Amino acid sequence: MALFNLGTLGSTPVLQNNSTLTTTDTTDVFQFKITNTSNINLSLTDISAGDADIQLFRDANNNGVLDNFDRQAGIVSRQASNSDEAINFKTSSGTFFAEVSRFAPGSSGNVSYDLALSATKPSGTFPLSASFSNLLPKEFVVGDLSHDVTRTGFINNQNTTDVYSFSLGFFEGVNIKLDGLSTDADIRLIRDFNNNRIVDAGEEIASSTKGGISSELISNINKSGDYFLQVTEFSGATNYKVTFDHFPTPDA
Ligand SMILES: [Ca+2]
Ligand SMILES: [Ca+2]
Ligand SMILES: [Ca+2]
Ligand SMILES: [Ca+2]
Repeated sequence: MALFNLGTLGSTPVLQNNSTLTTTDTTDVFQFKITNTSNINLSLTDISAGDADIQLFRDANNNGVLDNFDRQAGIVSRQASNSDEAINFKTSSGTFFAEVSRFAPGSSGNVSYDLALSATKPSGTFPLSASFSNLLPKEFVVGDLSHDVTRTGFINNQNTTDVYSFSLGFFEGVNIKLDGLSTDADIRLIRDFNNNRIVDAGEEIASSTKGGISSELISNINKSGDYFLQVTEFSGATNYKVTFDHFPTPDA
């Protein structure tokens, strides 16, 4: 195991790109602190052939070491093969360990990956609400839209954000609707122009952030290219339904 201490994590993403796990060093642990209630965001991307997974643990016994006591409670992202991994956890201040591990049955030889970590500030005042993540793992791959697509999901304090990736071709457009809510949730649409899997200034194309359980709508998106849609809880756990309403543009 290799251990890296990242110090205090803030909203600016910390990047650990081109990290490598080997057959003899199968685990990397990244230790960090957050000083206020925050959303901890972890994004594991560009995983090479093979399979890597990520887990997040709090230093529950405050001894500065990731031990079996801490491992009794954790948050896991364990997608198959080299799919991206994502964790978004709203939590109080403390010391945490993000553990990236090589999944041996799905891997042979080295497995490299890019890891981004951030701790975004909650929006609003008391009660503190979740905030959009500034990281862009391809958590749910919708792909090239060619017809309407509906997906359902669930967000809560252990999973504050779901990220969908999709693309539009020429002469295609989409309206995106979020409904089926039992508490407040919001959406925003992003184009990662510099392809760094981080939401930089100017990359948020549109958002819909109504209060209460009102449905959200982003309409008439009609430029070809790759997009990310984030669905984020605002005030608690809720199921949701997101609809990508695909249409041909008048030019077609
Ligand atoms: Ca500990
Ligand atoms: Ca995996
Ligand atoms: Ca970017
Ligand atoms: Ca809302």
